[in-house]
Amino acid sequence: MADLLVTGGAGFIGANFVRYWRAAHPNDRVIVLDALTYAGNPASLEGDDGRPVSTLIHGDICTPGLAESLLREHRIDTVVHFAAESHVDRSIHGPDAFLETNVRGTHELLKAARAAWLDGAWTGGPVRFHHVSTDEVYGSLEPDDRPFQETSPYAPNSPYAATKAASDHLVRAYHHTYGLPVTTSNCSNNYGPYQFPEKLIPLSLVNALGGKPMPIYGDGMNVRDWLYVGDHCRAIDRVLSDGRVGAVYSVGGRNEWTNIAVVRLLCRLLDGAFGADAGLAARFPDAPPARGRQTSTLITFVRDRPGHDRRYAIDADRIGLELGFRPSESFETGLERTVAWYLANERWWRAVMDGSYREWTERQYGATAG
Ligand code: NAD
Ligand code: TDX
Repeated sequence: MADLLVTGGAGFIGANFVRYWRAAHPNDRVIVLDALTYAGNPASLEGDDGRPVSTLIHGDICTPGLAESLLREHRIDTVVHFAAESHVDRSIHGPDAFLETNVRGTHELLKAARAAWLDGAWTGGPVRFHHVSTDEVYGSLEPDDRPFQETSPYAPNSPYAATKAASDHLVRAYHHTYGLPVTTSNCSNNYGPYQFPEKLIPLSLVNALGGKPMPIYGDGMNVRDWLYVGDHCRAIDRVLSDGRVGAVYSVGGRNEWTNIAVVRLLCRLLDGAFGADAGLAARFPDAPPARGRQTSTLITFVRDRPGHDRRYAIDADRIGLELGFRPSESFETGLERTVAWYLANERWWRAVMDGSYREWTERQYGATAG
């Protein structure tokens, strides 16, 4: 039995991870620490009965002493660190919050883990600090380059990627210098339920349902390696169970797609969903298929993202060979599930889009950041 502290557990991947963990390891205790920024949503942690699937502590990882007191009070033996500012476009417009949470916040957590676990007073079993990172720390690939591996040189290009790179280095240093038992996973682009509609796939989906443009940056030929979020959660579980302490694992889907191809596939899935369910036209009257048109008519090429990385791809051999991890969803099945989830959970994304979840969060949890 483990006692987990999941930072950023009210965000996209964190909430999926908490839901996954509760189902896979029902006897473990899970506590979420989340600052409830614009990207954190307690509704993502609601079970089918409307009750929270885990304890949620509203707090900032940057607050000195907070994480240490939680680790001690709840006898936490496993930290799974998701909390971050995660959107590349936001990092271009306002990098400061990224420095604060991704670098200083990660360092506060590392100090907390070191103090709680390594000062001689810890009487529990084995401990682990797992750091959730990204393939973006390795920069951008040319079309014929080999995919990124754990040994690829760091070359972050956006302020977001630079702060994640810094956090990776701090995690490594705390292992090397103080012997903190850490693992790190660097994962490719995730998609699935509960993703904030500022990222490519959910933004395209909710815009299409509202009959709004689906913006494609530049020529649409940038390539990402997409992984269903549930598969990422299983990969982290494998690393926590059997990963080598101090090791880094690359996680990806061996699933490279250009952005324009992703959005065209989404359009076809939406057209198909409207064809199969006549009720959707009444619920989403502004969506093109409700008006006898194809969703792809909404695709709109817009100005490119500054410094836009051309291609990411991950060589996931290490986690496959050492830990037996393989993605279970293909892109087609994962995207179908994702489209079905957004169609079935309109209340969740409408509240995110119109900001009403913020008012509710503030009533429940007090003033929030971000
Ligand atoms: P997200 O933006 O959806 O969620 C981030 C969560 O962290 C939110 O709940 C937010 O409230 C919380 N948070 C932010 N600042 C905080 C602070 N100072 N203290 C406490 N909580 C804070 O992000 P995501 O997409 O779920 O990503 C989670 C992690 O996975 C990040 O570390 C990200 O770098 C990494 N990652 C994401 C992807 C992806 O495709 N989304 C891919 C690889 C790695
Ligand atoms: O409207 C859009 N149009 C568009 O063409 C948006 C939002 C994005 N894009 C492009 C930019 C990227 O090439 O689509 C691609 C995916 O963009 P995002 O969803 O913003 O993801 P990305 O920038 O690739 O970063 C994501 O994957 C790695 C996550 O946001 C990071 O947190 C993660 O580390």
